[in-house]
Amino acid sequence: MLRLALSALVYSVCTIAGSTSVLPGQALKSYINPVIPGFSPDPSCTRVNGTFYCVNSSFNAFPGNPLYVSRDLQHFKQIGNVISRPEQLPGLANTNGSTSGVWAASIREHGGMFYVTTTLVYDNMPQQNLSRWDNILFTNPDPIGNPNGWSDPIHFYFPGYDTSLFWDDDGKVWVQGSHAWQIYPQIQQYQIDLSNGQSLTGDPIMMWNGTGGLAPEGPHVYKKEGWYYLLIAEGGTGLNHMGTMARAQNITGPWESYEHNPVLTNANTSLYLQTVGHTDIFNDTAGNYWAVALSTRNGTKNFPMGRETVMVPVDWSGDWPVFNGATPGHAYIQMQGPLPAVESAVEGESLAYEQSTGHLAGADEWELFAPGSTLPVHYLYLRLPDTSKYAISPEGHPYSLSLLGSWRNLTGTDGRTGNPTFVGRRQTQVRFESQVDIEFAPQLDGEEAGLTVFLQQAAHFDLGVVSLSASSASQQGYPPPGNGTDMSRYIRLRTITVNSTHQGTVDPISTPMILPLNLSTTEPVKLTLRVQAPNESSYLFSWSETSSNAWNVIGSGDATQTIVGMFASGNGINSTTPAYFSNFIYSGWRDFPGQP
Ligand SMILES: *[C@@H]1O[C@H](CO)[C@@H](O)[C@H](O)[C@H]1NC(C)=O
Ligand SMILES: *[C@@H]1O[C@H](CO)[C@@H](O)[C@H](O)[C@H]1NC(C)=O
Ligand SMILES: *[C@@H]1O[C@H](CO)[C@@H](O)[C@H](O)[C@H]1NC(C)=O
Ligand SMILES: *[C@@H]1O[C@H](CO)[C@@H](O)[C@H](O)[C@H]1NC(C)=O
Ligand SMILES: *[C@@H]1O[C@H](CO)[C@@H](O)[C@H](O)[C@H]1NC(C)=O
Ligand SMILES: *[C@@H]1O[C@H](CO)[C@@H](O)[C@H](O)[C@H]1NC(C)=O
Ligand SMILES: *[C@@H]1O[C@H](CO)[C@@H](O)[C@H](O)[C@H]1NC(C)=O
Ligand SMILES: *[C@@H]1O[C@H](CO)[C@@H](O)[C@H](O)[C@H]1NC(C)=O
Ligand SMILES: *[C@@H]1O[C@H](CO)[C@@H](O)[C@H](O)[C@H]1NC(C)=O
Ligand SMILES: *[C@@H]1O[C@H](CO)[C@@H](O)[C@H](O)[C@H]1NC(C)=O
Ligand SMILES: *[C@@H]1O[C@H](CO)[C@@H](O)[C@H](O)[C@H]1NC(C)=O
Ligand SMILES: *[C@H]1O[C@H](CO)[C@@H](O)[C@H](O)[C@H]1NC(C)=O
Repeated sequence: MLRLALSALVYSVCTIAGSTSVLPGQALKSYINPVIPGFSPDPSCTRVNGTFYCVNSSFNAFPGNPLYVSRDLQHFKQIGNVISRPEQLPGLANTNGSTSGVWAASIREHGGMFYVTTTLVYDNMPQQNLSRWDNILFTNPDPIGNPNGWSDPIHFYFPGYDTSLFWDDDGKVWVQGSHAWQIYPQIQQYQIDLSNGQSLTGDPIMMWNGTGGLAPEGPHVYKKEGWYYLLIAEGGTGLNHMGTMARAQNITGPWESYEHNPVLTNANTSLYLQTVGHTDIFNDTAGNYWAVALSTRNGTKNFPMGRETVMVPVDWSGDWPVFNGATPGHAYIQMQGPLPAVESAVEGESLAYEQSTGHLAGADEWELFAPGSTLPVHYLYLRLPDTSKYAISPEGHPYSLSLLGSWRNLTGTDGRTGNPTFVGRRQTQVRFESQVDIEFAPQLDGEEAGLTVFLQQAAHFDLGVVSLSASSASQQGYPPPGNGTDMSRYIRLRTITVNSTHQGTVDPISTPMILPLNLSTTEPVKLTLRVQAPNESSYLFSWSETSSNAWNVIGSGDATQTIVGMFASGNGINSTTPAYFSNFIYSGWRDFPGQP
C-alpha cells in the first residue's frame, strides 16, 4: 500500500557478514542496496532457469509495472513494462489522486507461462465499493523475447489488493490478497480458475490476521517440505513496516504464526534503510535463498528517492527462513552483503538476455531522440498520454523530442485526474544532475515548457520558458517585460509543494523566481536547463545559453521529488507551438563503487 508518510535520516554505511554460503575459491562479490534504486516499491521476484524476473508498483505512471530481469542479482535490466498499451487498461486514464493507480504486483511462472497479478485501485472510492479494487491478471509466455507481449488482463474478483498466485502440487491455483475492509483486516484466498478469473471455492476465505500490526498485506505463499508458508507485510508502509510469517500443513489452514515474528524489519533501529517490508522470497541456481523488499532511506529532511527495492540473503535450511543471519525478530537489511556467483543453468539463455534491449536500473543516460527511435523503455508518463502531443524527430527538427503543451499544467490537488504533457525518468541516485536543451518559440499568453522534478500533481518543481502578456505578468506581480512589447518571454522556476500539515492540499504557490529574457517575440528561445541535487535535501536549478558554459542559478528547493522530466503546458489553454527538447542527460553520483 502507498502512504508517503516519511520522516528523516542519517547517512551511515554498514557492512555485514552475510549468512549466504560462498563456495571455497569462489570470488566474493558483493551487492549494494538498494539493488533497484529510485521509485521501485513493492517488489516481487521469481527465478526461472538462470534468470530472475522482478516487477513492482507504478501507481499513476504509464507504462505500468516495469519488468526487470537480472542474471547476477547485481544488474537489473528493465526490458519492458507489463502494461505498455493503453488498451490494456483504459481505466488508468481516470485514476483520481496520487495514491490511485496500479498497486503492488506479483510475478510467478508456471508451466512455461509467466503471470503477473496486480490491482488498479481507485483510491478515492469508499473501501467497500468493489469498483475501487480492479484486480487483474496478465500473461506472457516469453517476457524476454517479447517484452511488450503481455496479454490484455483478465479481471478477477477480490475485495482488496496485493493479489498473488500460488500453484499447489495438485495443480490447483490459489489467489491470496489483502481484504481491505474487514473489522480486522486480514489475508484471504480462494481457488481461482485462471482461464476466466472465477472462484472455484466461493467467497474468499480467511487465512491469517497477522500478528496485530496495521494493514496485513502483500501476501505470498511458498511450499517447502510439505509445509505451506505465508509471508506477509504488516505495520503499514511507514517506520513500523515488517515481514511476518505463518505456516500450515494444508493450504486451507489452520495457519500457525511463527513464534519469533517479525522475520524482517528495520523498525526501532536508526539504520539508513527504514520502512523495510513487503517481501518476496526466491532462490538462485546455487540453492541460496534471497528476499527482496521495499525500503526508504532515512534522509535528513525528506525522502527524495521514494520507496526502493532492497535485497537480503535468506537461510532456509531449517523450518523457518532466517533473514540476514539474524536472531529471529532482529533481521535487519543493511547496505551491502556478499553475493555468490549465480550461473545460468540453461545454454543459450544468457545470450537471449544479453541481446535483449533495455535500461539497466540506475544507469546514466544521454538521450538523443534520434530519427526513427522510440522513447526508452524506462520513460514514464502521468496516466495515459495524448500521443498526438509527442513526436520524436519531427520534420525539420531531427534529434529532438517535440512536446505540444496540454491545457493542463502539472499542478492539481490530489483529487484531480488528467494527463498533462509530461515524460520523464526516475531519479535513481540521491545526488545527480540532469539537463536538457530546449528550443521554444511560445506565442500565446501562458505557453510554457521546460524541465521538472515531479513527485505528484501537488508537489513538483518546474524550470520553464514561458510567454506572458504584459497584463498577465502584471496580474501575477512579475516584473514587466523589458521593452514594453505586449508579449514577452521569461524563464521561471515554480516550486509547488505539499503542505505537510494539510495533506492533499496545494500550498499557496511560493513566489516564483522569474527573469525576463527580453528576446524578440519571433526568434525561438534556445537554452539549456539544468537541475542538480548536490545533497539529499535540495535541488539547484540553473540555465545557460545553449553551448555556453556560463550557468545562471535561478533558485533551489527542498528535495521530495522522484521523476525528472520534460513538460509543456498552456496553463489553461491548448498550446499551439511545440517545444523541441534535445540532449536529455541524466548522471548520478555513486556513493559506493559498483552501486547501480
Ligand atoms: C533518522 O535520522 C535522524 C537524523 O539522524 C534520526 O534522528 C532519526 O532517529 C532517524 N530515524 C530513524 C527512524 O531511524
Ligand atoms: C527453462 O529451461 C527449460 C529447459 O531447458 C526450457 O524448456 C524453458 O523454456 C526455459 N524457460 C525459460 C523461461 O527460459
Ligand atoms: C462505487 O463508486 C462509483 C464511483 O464513485 C459509483 O458510481 C458506484 O455507484 C459505487 N458503487 C457502490 C456499490 O457503491
Ligand atoms: C483476528 O484478530 C482479531 C483481533 O486481534 C481477533 O479478535 C479475531 O479473533 C481474529 N480472527 C481470527 C480468525 O483469528
Ligand atoms: C485439507 O483441507 C481440506 C478441507 O479444507 C480437506 O478436504 C483436505 O483433505 C485436507 N488435506 C489434507 C492433506 O489434510
Ligand atoms: C527454488 O525456486 C524454484 C523456482 O521458483 C522452485 O520451483 C523451487 O521449489 C525452489 N526450491 C526450493 C528448494 O524451494
Ligand atoms: C476525485 O475524488 C474526490 C473524492 O471522491 C472527488 O471529490 C473529486 O471530485 C474527484 N475528482 C475528479 C476529477 O473526479
Ligand atoms: C528590447 O530590449 C532589448 C534589450 O533590453 C533590446 O536589445 C531590443 O532591441 C529591444 N527590442 C525592442 C523591439 O525594442
Ligand atoms: C500549510 O498551510 C497552513 C494553512 O494554510 C499554513 O498556516 C502553514 O503555514 C502551511 N505550512 C507550510 C509549511 O507552508
Ligand atoms: C495551472 O493551470 C491553471 C489553469 O488550468 C492555472 O490556474 C494555474 O495558475 C496554473 N499554474 C499552477 C502552478 O497551478
Ligand atoms: C483543448 O483541446 C481539447 C481537445 O483536444 C479540448 O477537449 C479542450 O476543451 C481544449 N481545452 C481548452 C481549454 O481549450
Ligand atoms: C519497480 O518499478 C520501478 C518503476 O516503477 C522501477 O524503477 C524499479 O526498478 C522496479 N523494481 C522492480 C523490482 O521491478
